[in-house]
Amino acid sequence: APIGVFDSGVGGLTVVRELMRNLPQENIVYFGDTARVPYGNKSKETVLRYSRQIIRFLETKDVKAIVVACNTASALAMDTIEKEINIPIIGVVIPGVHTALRTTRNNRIGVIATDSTIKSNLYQTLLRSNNSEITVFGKACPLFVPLVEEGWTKDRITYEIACRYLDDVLDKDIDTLIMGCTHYPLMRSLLKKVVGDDVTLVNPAYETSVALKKLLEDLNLQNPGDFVKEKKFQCGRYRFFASDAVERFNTFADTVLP
Ligand code: DGN
Repeated sequence: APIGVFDSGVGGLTVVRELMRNLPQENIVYFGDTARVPYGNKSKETVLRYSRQIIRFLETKDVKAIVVACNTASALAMDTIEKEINIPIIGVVIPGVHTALRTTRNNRIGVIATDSTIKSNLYQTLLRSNNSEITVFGKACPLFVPLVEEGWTKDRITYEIACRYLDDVLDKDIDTLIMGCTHYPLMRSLLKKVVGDDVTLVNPAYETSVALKKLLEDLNLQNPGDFVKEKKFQCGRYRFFASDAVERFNTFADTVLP
């Protein structure tokens, strides 16, 4: 059975990329809600309704587990959804939180994400509930998503926007920064230039693939497959669905997936 992965659009492909790398024998069914993107400025009720609809769709594909690749959906809808379904479900927020907690030395952590994710306070709350010594600085960076979709991940203008967004977060002497939105790992090298060598960037997409691997092992749900090492990206079978603008989706997928 495949793993179901969903996102508000194309951004969740950064999670698929990590799943392909780290769980190459697994099959994936991906749903990108390109008709209704962005989720990043929508209410909890709306994101919850959309997420429920997508999960119903993924269930028709007989998925054995679901990955909520979208940070906004993970932050706004996961707590409700996980009580409603019988298959294992994992979001991107908790794996990112655990890694940030392991990474920080000075207990000062920054989180960048969509407006709705920052306003949900979930990253901030989870980080602090694990360790009350932690101080968290959240910053919504809504312009990053369209810049990444435009392909401007290395441009001067993106660098300047990033400096402007991150200025006050960096002033707080953080040593760890969570890239709390699906698109941000695609501008990692630019972000690294802005934050400098003293700040570690945490990629929840990668951490989610590690957490999913462990979850599947614990539940004995891994696909043994016929995993051939030298063909590692060709073993799993991948199916992609988008609710609109499939060509645009495919073009973006070509730039993200191996
Ligand atoms: N996928 C969304 C997220 O990770 O929060 C970003 C895109 C969006 O819906 N704004």
